[in-house]
Amino acid sequence: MTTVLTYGTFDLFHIGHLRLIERLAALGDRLVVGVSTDEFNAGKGKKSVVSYDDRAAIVGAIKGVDLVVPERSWDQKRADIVEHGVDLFVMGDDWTGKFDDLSDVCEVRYLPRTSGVSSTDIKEMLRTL
Ligand code: C2G
Repeated sequence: MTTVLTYGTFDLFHIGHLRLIERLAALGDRLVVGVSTDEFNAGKGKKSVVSYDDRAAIVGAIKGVDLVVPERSWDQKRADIVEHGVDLFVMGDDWTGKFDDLSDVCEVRYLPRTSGVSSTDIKEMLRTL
């Protein structure tokens, strides 16, 4: 059984998030998604429009997502990989290279982002309405 892991804020859930999750689900038998908590986002200087509870519920409802875990810090990935028996850690390629240090405990891959959409763009568009 292949377990896949990824992390994200998944604010204002959009097609880019969905296309990534669909590809991740196709890479293994079990998909674990870490969703950034509101407190963790505040630490990144990010404020999401949608609360953690709602973002986690949306991600958890997607076909192919087997487990949602809270992402509370940058440093929990290694422990999550061990705890959940992760074989494959995958992020969008805006993160290319950033998590290669985890390649001693699992395979690390970066997939092309879906162009033309981002939570930031959506927020900007909403401001002009
Ligand atoms: N993504 C994508 N295509 C887009 C937008 C996002 O493939 N058009 C991917 C990103 O590359 C990321 C995932 O969707 O892998 C989640 O993106 P965000 O919600 O923006 O999450 P991020 O702020 O990158 O947080 O510890 C890692 C962080 O939690 C990642």
